[in-house]
Amino acid sequence: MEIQLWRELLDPYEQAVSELITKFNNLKAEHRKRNLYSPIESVSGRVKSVSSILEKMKHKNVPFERLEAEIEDIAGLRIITQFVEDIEKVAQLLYQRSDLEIVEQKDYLANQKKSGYRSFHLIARYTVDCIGGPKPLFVEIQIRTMAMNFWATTEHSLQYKYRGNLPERVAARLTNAADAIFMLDNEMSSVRSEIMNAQIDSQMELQLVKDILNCIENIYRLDNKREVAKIQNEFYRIYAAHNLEELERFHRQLDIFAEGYQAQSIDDPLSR
Ligand code: 0O2
Repeated sequence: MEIQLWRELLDPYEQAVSELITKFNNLKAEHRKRNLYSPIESVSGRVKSVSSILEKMKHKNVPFERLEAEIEDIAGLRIITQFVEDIEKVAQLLYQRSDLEIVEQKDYLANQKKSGYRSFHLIARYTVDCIGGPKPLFVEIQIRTMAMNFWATTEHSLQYKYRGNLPERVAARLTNAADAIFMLDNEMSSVRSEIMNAQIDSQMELQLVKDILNCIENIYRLDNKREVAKIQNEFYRIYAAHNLEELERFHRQLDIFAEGYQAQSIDDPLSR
């Protein structure tokens, strides 16, 4: 096939990957904005290279006419989670979406591959709007933990280096590493709720500090510099104690104070 035709064929897949990366990152951001724990840690994606597509077509005996129907991972998304438990949560979020029609799932967690590979795959139909109109296409979404991803990326590089014929000693090392990754994920799961709470607290603290500083800035604009210096010192004192409840209480009081102060300055324009 000519280069130009490959470009035309792959462009909608590029678009799908770029749109879905944005959408999945928005899902993560939405959790954060609502002070909720996000099961999504990071998102990435790629369109399969032409050489890799050709290799797969040859390996699976797929003719050009059947390429888009039978090679389902031309567009690939990867969602990384912190914990094994988050994988199912992410899958649920994806099953609920109206822009994805999940047509297949491959559970390499319950059915670990012989290589040691663990991951959860969803094959979905996704429609991109192109100049010629809507174009439905397949995307493969791989969901796995950071630890699983570390293993898979390393193994993939080694497979590439040895062209699929891993020396026995390397294969044995990888099997040991896969076992270690399994144990690491289990260990991390046992402290999951503590880590989740710590992360939510730290997000809340960040948001509170941002709101408090905005509030102080607003009061400063209304020109009561002495009052602001006092408020700021009080804020530093409370912040240094790292007590979230105290910080919340301070924020509530400051909010009431700022509202009162603003009302006063609107009533009395000379005070500005
Ligand atoms: P690349 O370079 O990542 O694109 P199937 O018809 O379902 O049996 P298929 O389509 O190969 O065959 O599906 P499968 O086995 O679910 O693999 C899809 C993708 O999962 C692979 O794409 C890899 O990205 C990843 N994967 C599957 N098995 C392994 C493994 O043992 N090690 C690693 N590191 N990744 C794996 P590609 O096209 O093989 O590669």
